[in-house]
Amino acid sequence: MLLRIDHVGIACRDLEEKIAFYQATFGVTVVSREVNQEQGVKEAMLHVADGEGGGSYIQLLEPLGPDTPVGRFLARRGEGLHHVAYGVSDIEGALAAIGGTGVRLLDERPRHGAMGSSIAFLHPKDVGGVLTELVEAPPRPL
Ligand code: V0V
Ligand code: CO
Repeated sequence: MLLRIDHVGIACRDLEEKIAFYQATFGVTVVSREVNQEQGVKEAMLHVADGEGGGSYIQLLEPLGPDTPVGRFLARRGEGLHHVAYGVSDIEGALAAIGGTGVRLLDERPRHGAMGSSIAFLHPKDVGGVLTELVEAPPRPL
């Protein structure tokens, strides 16, 4: 069901500062920057590698305000790893299959994600403390 690790999401307070750090330290390049109002984030995707199912990325996340998922995470836990996102080829089928195992779906239906993707989250309490995202890439690169 899982094709690859699509991205790791990292919560930060200052997106530009963290982008500069990742570029200087790991030589990675920003391939996309977006504001996602629905998710309450300003985010950047930094390219790591290409695979058969699509690329893999580091997603840096700055909250749009304190009353957002990443804003609450920063207040409780500080900066650090926020979620792991797995690539899937059929997100609706994956949600139906995973929901059938009893894992709570935070999104019953896919939402808009970075770079034209469809995304959905699984409850961290049902995945061993890991906020888990499913990502279906767009049919062809935008
Ligand atoms: C909260 N908890 C986490 C967590 N965030 N555990 C692991 N990883 C995280 N990131 C724990 C928290 O410690 C609590 O545990 C419990 O879950 C409830 O937390 P809460 O304080 O009530 O926090 P809320 O109200 O923010 O709810 C948490 C959830 C929420 C996960 C339900 O953040 C959510 O719906 N997230 C999905 C959307 C999202 O994260 N969007 C931003 C990324 P205790 O203390 O009770 O044990 S957007 C993105 O990735 C995009 C656009 C993309 O990839 O394209
Ligand atoms: Co993400």
